[in-house]
Amino acid sequence: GGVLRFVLGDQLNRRLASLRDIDPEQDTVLLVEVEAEATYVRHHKQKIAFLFSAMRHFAAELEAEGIAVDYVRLDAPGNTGSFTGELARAVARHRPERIVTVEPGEWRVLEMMQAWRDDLPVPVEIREDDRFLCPRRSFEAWAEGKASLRMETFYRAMRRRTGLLMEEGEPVGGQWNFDRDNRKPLPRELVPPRRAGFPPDAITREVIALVAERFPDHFGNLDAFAWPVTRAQALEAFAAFLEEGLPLFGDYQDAMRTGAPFLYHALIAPALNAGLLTPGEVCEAAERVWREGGAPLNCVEGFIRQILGWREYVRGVYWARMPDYAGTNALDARRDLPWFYWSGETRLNCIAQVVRDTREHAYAHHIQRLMVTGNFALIAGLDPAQVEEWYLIVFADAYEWVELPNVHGMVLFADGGVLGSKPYAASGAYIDRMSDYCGRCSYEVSRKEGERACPFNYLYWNFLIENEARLSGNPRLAMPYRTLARMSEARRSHIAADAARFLGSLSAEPVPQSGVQA
Ligand code: FAD
Ligand code: DLZ
Ligand code: SF4
Repeated sequence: GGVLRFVLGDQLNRRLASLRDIDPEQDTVLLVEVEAEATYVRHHKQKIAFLFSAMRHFAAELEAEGIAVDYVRLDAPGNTGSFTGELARAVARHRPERIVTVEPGEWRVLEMMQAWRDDLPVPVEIREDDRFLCPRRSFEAWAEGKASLRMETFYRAMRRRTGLLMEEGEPVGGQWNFDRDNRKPLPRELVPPRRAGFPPDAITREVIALVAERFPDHFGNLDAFAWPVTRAQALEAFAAFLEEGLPLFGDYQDAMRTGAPFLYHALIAPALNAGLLTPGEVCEAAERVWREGGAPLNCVEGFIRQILGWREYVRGVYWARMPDYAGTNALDARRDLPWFYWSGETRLNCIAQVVRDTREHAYAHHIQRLMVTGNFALIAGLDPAQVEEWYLIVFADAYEWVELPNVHGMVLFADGGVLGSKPYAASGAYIDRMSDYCGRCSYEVSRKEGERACPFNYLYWNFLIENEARLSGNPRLAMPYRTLARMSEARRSHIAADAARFLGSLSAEPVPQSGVQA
């Protein structure tokens, strides 16, 4: 009897649509740790540990409330290793009158859910995930008939719809967007706040040991684990951000510093994506801080735009365009992912630093993802599927609904311009301006040609040359293409030769003498 309420690992919220009407007398909540979810890509060890720990803590909270929870641990006897297998076993155990669940964050899992409706002996109700601020249906109505979509238009509509940072129908401060005041390099003497970290408790330590034992070959370290694993911790970390990070969030949003990936960022994406926080509450809290004078508008608007704008937008694009979205390769990029994305062993110091941060923390901030590992993948012509898999593996906040549009669309332009209007290609000068990486690099960022030149410099032009037929008509690339048109044949052939030499030296396999484990 009763209803079996199946909650996925990234749905850990008491107000989830499938838990709201729970009858504690009759119903059971099912949570399962399964091998297939931990290995459909070989996630970073911290990502698995974070999620298992958050799941176990969430289960304990429900039980403390008097709700019956059936929690299947990874090492439970008879664990079949998959959602479908565990759901079938749970149906046999509980003989529920029906199953209630919430739509998942990945197409792959939605297909499984649809099969459950046909294959299980009880009715399966799949509810809408109303944690998001823009329902899928509204996004689809907005996107209908548009060949290309623009975040900025969507964002303004969302500001109007939610009333966030609005006064009498107008954006507060008289502008929608204050990015002109943002994106400064970080002054050398500025000391960013310390991360609000949480040392592992007994539950997390147990999970860490399990992950170390079961997934030893997965990328990443567990030593620096400090993620919030409960809603209370996530709220505490977010409160610290509102006080210490938000007042300078916009200013230094794009800055990068060696050994300091956190800077003025919120570090809330793992908690948000897993359900410990909701996008609505974090946007409202940030607005409140501005209204109370705790942070300037350029920072608060910039922060809210990332969540109300970008986060909702990429999710909308994902569901409106899948499954075809993942299969396109508009720039025909085919090169294998170099091994140094795993090992960090490369003379490209910027890449080495971002891979190191990522290995230690399952985190790199937005500009590291976009302008270092992303930009390189774009201008080196790396195969979108391999790059996407890397991004889905290495970050604690990665789920396909958010990773894929960011990588396939924003970074690689593999969608041909559905998500964004131009590829974010850049040369070494951008990385030099926004970071301290170049000063410690064995390449010279000011050099354009030859063995000692920063590879980003010639790869940037090589990318524009190789994609001339596809991209030169793009109005947003008119300026670089005008510069290219004025280039001498000699210069063009140097670029091609430098690029061919460098790209020819990349290896998709571990370098034999390195001995470094991914
Ligand atoms: P902050 O910099 O403090 O920003 C606050 C919040 O804004 C984030 O927590 C996030 O929820 C939201 N946000 C900001 N930018 C984006 C964006 N472009 N798309 C969606 N949400 C955004 N974010 C993920 O959550 N999962 C991913 O798998 C992911 N993959 C990315 C891949 C690439 C190539 C790029 C360029 C970006 C990706 N992002 C992803 C977006 C963004 O980089 C991360 O959300 C952010 O770095 C998380 O750290 P934070 O919480 O400290 O964010
Ligand atoms: C990412 C992940 C991992 C590593 N493990 C589990 C798990 O054991 N059980 C679970 O319910 N969810 C897990 N997840 C999250 C799912 O992969 C996620 O719910 C789907 O990708 C849909 O968003
Ligand atoms: Fe990266 Fe080039 Fe700077 Fe080296 S010089 S850190 S390769 S941008």
